[in-house]
Amino acid sequence: MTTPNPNTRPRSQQIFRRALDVLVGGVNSPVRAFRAVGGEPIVVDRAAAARLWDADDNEYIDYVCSWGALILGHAHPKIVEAINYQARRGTSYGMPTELEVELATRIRRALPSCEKIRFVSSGTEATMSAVRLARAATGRDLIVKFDGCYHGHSDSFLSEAGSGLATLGIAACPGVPQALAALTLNAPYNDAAAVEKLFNENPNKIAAIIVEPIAANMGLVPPSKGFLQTLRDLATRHGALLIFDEVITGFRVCYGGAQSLYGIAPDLTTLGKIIGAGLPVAAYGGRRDLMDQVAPLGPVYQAGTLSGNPLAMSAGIASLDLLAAPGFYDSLEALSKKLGDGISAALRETNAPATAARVGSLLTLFFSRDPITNYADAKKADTKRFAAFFQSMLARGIFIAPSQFEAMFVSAAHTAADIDCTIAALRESLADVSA
Ligand code: KE4
Repeated sequence: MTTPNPNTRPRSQQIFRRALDVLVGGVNSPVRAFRAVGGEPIVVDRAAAARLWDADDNEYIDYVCSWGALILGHAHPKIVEAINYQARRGTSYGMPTELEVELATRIRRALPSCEKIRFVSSGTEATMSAVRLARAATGRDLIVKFDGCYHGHSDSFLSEAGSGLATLGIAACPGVPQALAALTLNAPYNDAAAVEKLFNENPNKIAAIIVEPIAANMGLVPPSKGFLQTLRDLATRHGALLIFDEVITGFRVCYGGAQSLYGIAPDLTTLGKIIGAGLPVAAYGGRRDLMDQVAPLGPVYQAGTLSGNPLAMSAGIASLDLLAAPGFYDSLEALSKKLGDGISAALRETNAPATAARVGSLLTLFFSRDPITNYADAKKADTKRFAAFFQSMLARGIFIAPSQFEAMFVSAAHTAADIDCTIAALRESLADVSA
């Protein structure tokens, strides 16, 4: 593996200069711009399994994995084969196909709470549509979300949101009418009492609670014991809907997602990333009596030119069939545990000012000595030290998310040797940033 050197990325720099001239910030999604970690982003040339190569042929072990979509790693042969096969039969028809039925049936088998499903093309579309449906079904306008959670960039979700907004320090997004922003109530993650207070202060006005059942957009913050069940009980008691945003956790933490892991049945679920295996697929689904209110059966309108795209459906089917193989999640857990244990040992032995969080193959290294249970805690992390750590790891050929407020993703393509290499680089980088 050629060890990358930050100064030997002339082609990335040349391409990025051109990108800056024509694309906003040189990127098509803000978190890619390396704004929180400094320097210019790597420009990717190709990828395979757990590896990325940049335009200068520097090689990296990839823990971003297209922000969680690639649980099987890059260019998995079976997924490439499925896409190639379908591409020769056409890339988009704008009409129903059996592929959509096949993928939706697999999803419902894995997540029985999704009695009916609608495919869309991004997680944002999925959450936006789920909230519109919740407002229509309840006749109420208010929604409750959690500080530091990220549900995509539709107007209702952009206050105190995580991911790119946390990375760039944008607490409230211009362009969202105050009247609309006021319909979103925020509560601290893991604070069910705050949610109960919102219900008591807004009787019969809250349409839904939307929550990342395992928060991964403020860095990884697991739900505290009983938190999700209390949200379920509160929503039921107050006639509101519970929406699990499983765009990251769906098929990530187990085949049935976080709702299976924690045994909680939401009223609506949003999915994305893994169900498209890196192609643009997302979905929302839930109780039949709710979903049947969506057009053309009901009046809640939602549509999409490329929804259910046959290429993306083919990739998703191939992906879920590979994930359904016996033992898939056991071996992913073994790899992830090896990485998590290695990080914890390194932190202990170096007394680095950092803590690590892990749920399955989702991990975050926070540069904070204190436990992180919500966004206020996460924002106390030393983002400057994280930035130095990020650059040090990158220079050692390890690509993690360029933000303290994201997660690392382990894929089935990572090997034990990759994990050993990562831990070695991590120890050196911790030494770099602790000096
Ligand atoms: P997209 O619209 O980006 O497909 O999905 C939005 C979304 C919804 N819900 C959750 C829980 C999500 O994590 C996301 C998107 N995730 C971020 C990374 N944490 C996408 C990366 C980016 O913005 O470029």
